Amino acid sequence: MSRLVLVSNRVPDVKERVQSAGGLVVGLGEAVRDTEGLWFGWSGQHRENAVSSDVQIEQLHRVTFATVDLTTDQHTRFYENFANGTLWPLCHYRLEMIRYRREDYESYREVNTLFARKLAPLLQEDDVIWVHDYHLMTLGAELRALGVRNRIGYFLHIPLPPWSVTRVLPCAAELLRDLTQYDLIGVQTEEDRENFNSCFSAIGLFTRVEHFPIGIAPEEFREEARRNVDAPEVVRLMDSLRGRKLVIGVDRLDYSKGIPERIKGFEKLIRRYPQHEAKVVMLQIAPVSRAGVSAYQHLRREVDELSGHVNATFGTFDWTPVRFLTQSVPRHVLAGFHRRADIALVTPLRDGMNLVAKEYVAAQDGDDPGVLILSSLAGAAPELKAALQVNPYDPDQIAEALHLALTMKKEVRKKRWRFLNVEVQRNTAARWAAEFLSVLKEVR
Ligand code: ADQ
Repeated sequence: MSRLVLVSNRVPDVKERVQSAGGLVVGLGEAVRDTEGLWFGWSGQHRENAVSSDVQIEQLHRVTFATVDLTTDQHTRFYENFANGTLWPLCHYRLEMIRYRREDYESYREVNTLFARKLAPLLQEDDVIWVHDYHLMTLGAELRALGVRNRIGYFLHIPLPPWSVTRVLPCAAELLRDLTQYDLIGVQTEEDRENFNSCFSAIGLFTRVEHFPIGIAPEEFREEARRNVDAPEVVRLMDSLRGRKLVIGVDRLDYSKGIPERIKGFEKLIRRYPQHEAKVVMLQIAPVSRAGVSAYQHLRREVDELSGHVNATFGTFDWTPVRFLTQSVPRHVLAGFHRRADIALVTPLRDGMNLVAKEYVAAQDGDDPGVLILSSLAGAAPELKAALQVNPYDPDQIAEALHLALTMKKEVRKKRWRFLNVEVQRNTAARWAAEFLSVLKEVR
């Protein structure tokens, strides 16, 4: 059986390798579970002369973890500036937020070259290579330039806009040309696939693009939620609510997640439907992410101000309408919170997939499930049609959906949840990985 080689910017750290972790790690972890694997990526460490540094190798069961360090300068230019300051806003249709500098793009290419040079000597003849995400668009082309003839697949976890938007990026055609060196490109949705094809046809090139919507490990998450429904933190949260309904939001603090619009929607709910005043609490958990990128610092201030404004306007001495947390919550506690929450507000302005929506569904008690309010612009929307779908830019729609969810009869909640749960159970992380790999092994 051929070995599977995974390449991603970040490799799971020692703790994540043994404990339950997020969707990508779970999905890829399952993909390498039954085969021998090599997982290659950035160590998370900085070193000044990284180009000459060695690859660090660690073995866990049948998986070898191979990592390299980056210099501080590469981290700034490649990771913060180009990957997260240029590609991320572009792919999330936020053109006004794009910061493009040729030096940053050059650093991006340099890091992809570095990855290729360090990875190539570790490869065996029949390895199947699977590269992940927007940090590594040019890695396949760099490996080919070094003579690597193995099958190489690529999965983009975030959306890709059509050519009319993508062409804004000065180096778009170069990146697309390099992407054609992959044997197969996987994306989350049919729309992303069409957009990729529109980009390739604009530059007169072609490569195979298919959509493979990513999932979670639903059984594991359900068990986690069941086990933790009375965990001490969950009990404390429930006690603090004093019988009020709970609306939960769980995201990385990212401008693609639509958190300000969501808080405005919650404010409109209270203004428009006074019957919910003091009867409902919104808990927004959003650990700070990419704090080195200025747009994220700005967002932090905006969410602080908005939640402060709602609390100052409507709060009473024993009711704080919005609780905004930037510290992260352990995964098992999050699972318990999800099970207890009456409503999940998952309203990204754009999202490749959004695994939080699927985790919320998996965590519910089927006899008394909560309601999922989902952005129609999340990659999960085509699968999760039974959610209450809203346009995330429109706080009025969010307010109406919240009112509908708060007043929804149990029978309707159960019926909607059953439809959602079928989708979440069917399309697991393991199936996602297996389907991608089976198509990759067939192409050429
Ligand atoms: P993300 O943008 O990180 O991922 P998402 O898919 O929602 O978004 O979350 C990934 C994981 O992180 C989930 O397992 C979630 O539980 C966890 N997580 C998120 N917020 C958390 C919090 N506040 N505390 C603790 N854990 C939290 C990218 C793309 C997505 C795509 C995934 C997978 O942006 O569109 O769905 O990759 O392909």
